[in-house]
Amino acid sequence: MTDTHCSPRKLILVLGDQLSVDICSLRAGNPGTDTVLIAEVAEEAGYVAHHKKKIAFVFSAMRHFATELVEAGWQVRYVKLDDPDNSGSLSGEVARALRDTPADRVLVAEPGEYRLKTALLDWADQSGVDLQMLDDDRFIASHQEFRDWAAGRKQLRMEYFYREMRRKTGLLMSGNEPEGGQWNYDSDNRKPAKGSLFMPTQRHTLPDATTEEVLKLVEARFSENFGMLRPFWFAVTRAGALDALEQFVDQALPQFGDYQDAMLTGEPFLYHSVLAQYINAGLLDPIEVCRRVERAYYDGWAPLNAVEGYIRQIIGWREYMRGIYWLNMPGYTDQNFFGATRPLPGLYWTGKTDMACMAAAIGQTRDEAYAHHIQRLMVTGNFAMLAGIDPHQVHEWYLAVYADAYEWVEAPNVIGMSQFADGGFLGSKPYAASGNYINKMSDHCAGCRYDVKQKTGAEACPFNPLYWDFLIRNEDKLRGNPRLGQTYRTWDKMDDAKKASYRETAQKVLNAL
Ligand code: FAD
Ligand code: DLZ
Ligand code: SF4
Repeated sequence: MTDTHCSPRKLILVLGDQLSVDICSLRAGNPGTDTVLIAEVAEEAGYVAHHKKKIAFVFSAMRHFATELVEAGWQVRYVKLDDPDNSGSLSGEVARALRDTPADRVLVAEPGEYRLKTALLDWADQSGVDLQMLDDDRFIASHQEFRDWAAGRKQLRMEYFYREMRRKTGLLMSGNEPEGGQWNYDSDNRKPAKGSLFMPTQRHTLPDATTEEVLKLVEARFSENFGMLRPFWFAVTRAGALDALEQFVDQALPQFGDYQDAMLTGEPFLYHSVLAQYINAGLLDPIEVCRRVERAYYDGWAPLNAVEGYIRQIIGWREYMRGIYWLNMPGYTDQNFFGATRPLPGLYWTGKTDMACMAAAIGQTRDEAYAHHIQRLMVTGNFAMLAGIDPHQVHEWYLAVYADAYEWVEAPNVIGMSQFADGGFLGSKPYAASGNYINKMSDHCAGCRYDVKQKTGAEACPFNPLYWDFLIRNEDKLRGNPRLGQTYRTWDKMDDAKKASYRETAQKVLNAL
């Protein structure tokens, strides 16, 4: 974008997910002359009703980051949510700061969400403020690089993009070849977990005085929001996040690949890293995380399937999702390929359901603001798609309930990957599955009131009839999909009574929602 070094006095706006000391906006500033503005505002805390733990994490991390900047010599204007003069919006706080400080221009790294980016640019335009938005280079691929990669391709597929990112970063590369001879070791990564396996313990950070003050604020101001606030154990500083990274490498990484898709009752984290909230807020740099994980492979600590699988999630999926988001905004979050209109059922907020897998995923979401990928995709996401729930409402739920949720990464995962609401722009077929998949990958079915083996009737696992009902309801849109040919042939071979019984049971499940 433009040269940022010529003005003597700048106001540098740092957002709640830009808590990186070397972010481009701070690199372009001067601690001697410029002022950093960090502001807790009602608009950001309320554009969806975020989980209490998410708000507490973001606010506490913002406050700790401000202290670190002051210690590093910056002048910081920190606005708390309960400041009586707080205007409630980021543009309002920039305007107020410009009145109180000698700055004559504003710098900000590009916001991760389209909503905020356009709001700030529109406001600057209307108010005549000199606002410069810098490319956020905490990502591996710039918008332009992704656009160039996507241009002219009939179909976008993560795997090919990922190989480009491997080449660009040199991660797990042996010269021009992928380490071990293969790009992707996913076929080794499909083991269901067993209760007897050793489980790593999640690192818990005790709240300090700053976090305690934030927790009280959240209790007072967001008591009606979804989720348990306490115990609050997220790290809220870069040092704490680095400790969490070390703990992950030490305790979980070697098994990450094997059990990536597993689900186990009472084990919300399994061998996952639980680092996304730190990476997305800026406390950890994605490449530094990947380099640390790569080192574990070369040190002989973790096997290639785990390390490659982990690195792929970050330089592959995470970057790919961001590219898809910016390629398709505005409008992506309103896509609704299947025309689904059912409102999001209340059970997504209460967790009250006899479906043991859903109760587990939603219950831990309420308690921890966390569920791992397969729970998000194959349990809550799968159910929402099969039940024909309005994808925009599904999107708003995911954006609210997870500590790592920002629209640039959440929306492609929800609208594209999990709901297929973009009609296959992101993925080649819907992630629709019957109870059989959940039974294979988890121990939930053993303790469920429903019977996963029953296909129809009152005792049948609801995923079973819903699966077929979804495919038939959307036959005009899906039958032509080559990856679903075999599935439709199975349906065609069923006798009429069985078909009718599937659809009747599905209707009863849907009516009961
Ligand atoms: P791990 O399993 O340990 O994975 C390692 C890291 O890889 C993560 O920390 C994350 O940075 C990255 N990663 C893994 N999968 C993805 C992916 N599909 N897209 C982008 N990054 C990925 N991730 C978010 O960061 N924010 C979201 O709001 C979000 N919403 C999701 C919604 C749905 C419906 C689905 C299916 C996935 C979503 N994901 C989201 C992706 C993924 O589920 C989370 O990144 C992951 O569960 C975070 O937990 P973790 O740190 O333990 O991840
Ligand atoms: C998520 C969040 C919340 C809850 N509150 C704030 C806030 O008060 N001030 C702020 O600067 N950022 C906050 N954030 C993060 C922003 O929502 C995030 O920067 C945008 O969504 C762009 O990704
Ligand atoms: Fe979930 Fe069905 Fe298994 Fe119950 S039987 S846990 S609803 S998959």
